[in-house]
Amino acid sequence: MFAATGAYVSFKTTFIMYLDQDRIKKYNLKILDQHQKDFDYLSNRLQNKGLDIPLLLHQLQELQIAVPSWALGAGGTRFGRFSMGGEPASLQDKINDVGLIHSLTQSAGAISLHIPWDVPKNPEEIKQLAAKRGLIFDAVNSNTFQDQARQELSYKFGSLCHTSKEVRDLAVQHNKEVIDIGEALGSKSITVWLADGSNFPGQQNMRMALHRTLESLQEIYAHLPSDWKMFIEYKPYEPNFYSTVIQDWGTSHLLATECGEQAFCLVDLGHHLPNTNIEQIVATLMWRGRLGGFHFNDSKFGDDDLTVGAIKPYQLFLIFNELVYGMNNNLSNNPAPAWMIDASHNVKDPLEDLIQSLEAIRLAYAQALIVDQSKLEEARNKNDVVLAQEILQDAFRTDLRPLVREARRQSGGAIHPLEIYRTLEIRQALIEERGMDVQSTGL
Ligand SMILES: [Mn+2]
Repeated sequence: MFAATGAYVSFKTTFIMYLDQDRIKKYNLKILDQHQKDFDYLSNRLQNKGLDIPLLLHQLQELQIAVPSWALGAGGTRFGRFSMGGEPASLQDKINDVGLIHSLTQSAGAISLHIPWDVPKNPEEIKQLAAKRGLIFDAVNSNTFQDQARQELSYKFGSLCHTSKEVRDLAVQHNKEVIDIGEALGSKSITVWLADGSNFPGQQNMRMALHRTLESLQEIYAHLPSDWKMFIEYKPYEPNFYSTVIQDWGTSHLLATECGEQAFCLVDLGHHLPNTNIEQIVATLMWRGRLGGFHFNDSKFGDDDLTVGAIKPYQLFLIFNELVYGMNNNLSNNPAPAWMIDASHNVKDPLEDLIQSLEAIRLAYAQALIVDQSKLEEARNKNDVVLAQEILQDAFRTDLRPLVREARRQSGGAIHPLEIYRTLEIRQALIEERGMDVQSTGL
């Protein structure tokens, strides 16, 4: 449609037009009637249950999810990677892509950088561009799971846990540099995920590996500015297949507690063994005030990195139910968690995938917000198992999409972001601007 009008010379000069709120508004107008009917019907139902609609809309608008800088290129696996063209070649391009998603969804107001894949050459310039797109810098991520070009010492047998002090020092130094880069951009936290572990029984002294990891983390922690947080991510297996040094939430909690008050656990939905009760982990960590961050994705078998809500939307809702309960009953001063999408769309256009994930997250949050918490507590106290289940499923089965759309519309976003994205043929425009062959940095 855009190309047919001949309205653009190059995508660069018209880029802002895509982001222009008037353009989104104009598109919204075409479908406003139907949306209004859907929203009115839902509002009535929710009001009859005693829910405060303006408050719900406000709470939804407040939920902003960071997009990681590695999520904007073509996804794939170690077996292959299939590009769709128009990938961002630079950090500037990546910020523009997140800005585009944010303008459509009004829910991706932050970007999370991966160092060294996305080291800003001129932090001030990058900061200004992000501000122009309405974005802040969320947690910065370090990388000691692969060797960098011309790196003399290797992480082949671990980084923060390595038997050699020289290797550990290198990894600690890298994390300190990541903090410094983040500080120049206005980030307030660092996420440490380690691939450290062993592939075969006997390979590693597991007790000493954990001990060395703690010492290394404490050194990194000592470098944190006073208003920063350190998030410690855990994962049970992969890339190591016999043991992972930080294998579960308990180990992460132990390390965070030993480091100090600025250290927290980070829950990545994909980093659990099948059927793990993740909502229970959330409940426990919030009880202790140690839930710092959250990585969203979905999975069928393992760390599949599928689109949020694609496989287990009920689990996502149950997790949000614990998060909402935890935030409403915050006796341990758990900080507001940092939210990030950590998925790899694989065969999808990454921008479309991110739009879907953002929608699934806000929807699960909305469902959790309408749970009648006092009735649920009453049912629990009476051991009315059936009623407790009914209360949860009533919220989960209420179609809250019109509420999520209205929250977005009122913030200046699109009622149907995916539809606009496709109608405006944004991917095609990106291909015309950036070409078919460009490859984004990342794995
Ligand atoms: Mn993660």
